[in-house]
Amino acid sequence: MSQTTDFFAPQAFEADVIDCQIEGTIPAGLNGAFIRVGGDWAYPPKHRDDSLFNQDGYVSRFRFRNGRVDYKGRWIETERYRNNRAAGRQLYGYYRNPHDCEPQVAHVDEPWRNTVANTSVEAHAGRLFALKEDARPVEIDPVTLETRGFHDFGGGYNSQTFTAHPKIDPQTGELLTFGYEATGLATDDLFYYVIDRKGAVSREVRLKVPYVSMVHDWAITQSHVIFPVFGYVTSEERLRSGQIHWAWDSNAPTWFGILPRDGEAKDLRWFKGPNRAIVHTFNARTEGGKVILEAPIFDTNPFPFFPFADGSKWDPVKSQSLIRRLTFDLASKDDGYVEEILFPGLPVIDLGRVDERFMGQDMRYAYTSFNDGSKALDRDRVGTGIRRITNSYGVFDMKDRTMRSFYAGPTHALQEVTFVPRHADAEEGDGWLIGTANNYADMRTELVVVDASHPEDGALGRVILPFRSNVQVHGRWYSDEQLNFGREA
Ligand code: V55
Ligand code: FE
Repeated sequence: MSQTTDFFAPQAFEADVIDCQIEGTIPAGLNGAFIRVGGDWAYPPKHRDDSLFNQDGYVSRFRFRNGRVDYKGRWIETERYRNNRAAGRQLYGYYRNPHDCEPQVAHVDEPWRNTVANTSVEAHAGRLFALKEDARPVEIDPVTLETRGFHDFGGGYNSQTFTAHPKIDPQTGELLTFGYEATGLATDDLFYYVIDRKGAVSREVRLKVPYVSMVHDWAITQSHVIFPVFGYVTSEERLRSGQIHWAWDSNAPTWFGILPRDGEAKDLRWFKGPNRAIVHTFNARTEGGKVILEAPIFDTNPFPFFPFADGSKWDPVKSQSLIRRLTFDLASKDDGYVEEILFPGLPVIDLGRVDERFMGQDMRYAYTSFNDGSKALDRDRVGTGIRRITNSYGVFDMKDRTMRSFYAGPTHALQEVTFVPRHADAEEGDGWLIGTANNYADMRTELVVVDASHPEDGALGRVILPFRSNVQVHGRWYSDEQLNFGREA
């Protein structure tokens, strides 16, 4: 993908669309909001080979009411966004490297000030946040999408950083979270937190990682939390020399730190395995004396814009992810674990989701996008610039190891999928799959709604935007009650 052409080209406008065009039918029971966060370049990056993860944050919302849908998109007005706007140009350099920024905005000792807040969204205790792993949450007004600024949970949250993938325990309503590089650039501190239902910090555990790495996502069970440490490396020296934050070390082992949820730092146990990338997880559970983690996992560097430390060339085939199950035996004396590929020969996009009412628990279905090569691709209308299109959602039955799919059509690529339960007590998997799609024939964005139990029937309805909106990283669904939309005019 290029940063200047196709669906990733800067869009750089804010938008309000009232009563979007709809094809088919949006189910009347689908009431709430799909909120997505991603990036766009307000000003072009300083370096052509910079990471897309360095784009300015952008938040958008599809608001569903009785079969009708409104869209709103806004920049996330971080300190960095405002500084660039005031200057009228890009002041900031390579991804997560303040040393490469213009001196007036370098902030080497306060690196969180340079966040773009462009990765994901979470709501807790009545507040909505845009998240990026290099800073604390940036609060967003759920109605107007205006940026309110950093949130610190009333004090007691001491990490400088906060993951883009906090987990809400569906049984306790607590928000479990962590920050890595918690005390500054390239520091090996990882702080784990529990934030109670009211939004106050109830627990902090200060941990050390085996080496400083991208701890992007993690997993929780009803009794443990699991931190993956893998492949990406950095150092103060690397950053001082002005390079992009991460390099991939093909010799670095993968480590999984497993901590009992009520444990202290001394109770953290590390398991070690071969070089892999675990960027996102599906889910995990504790079963007897074992912790079981399910995730799409790569055998090597997933991202072309983070260079190999040894100068190797990035390989799109080797950098595909496969759905795997890892089993950690807490009774074992050694530090190994068992790795199993659940769907061999079926590479998937690693932006996967589950029915989040089952977070931390045993569950059957995982959802993610993939390219079904047996389905039609209309090259004439898509154009030749795109190598491969992600044309399907997979409904992966993790028990039977079977898969059913939704095909978006010959000119469409799917972004991340999100599962929405039909109602609060529906059975696992009873609900809808929703997500945005790139329509490459018309170069505009659509949102598809699919019955999760009948994916092969095609979309029940599509919301058609009259333009190409920026590409999301992560999105979430919120019911009206969760975001207190009742107060809205
Ligand atoms: C990821 C995304 C990021 C980031 C670090 O998908 C990791 C993984 C959009 O930003 O900063
Ligand atoms: Fe992520």
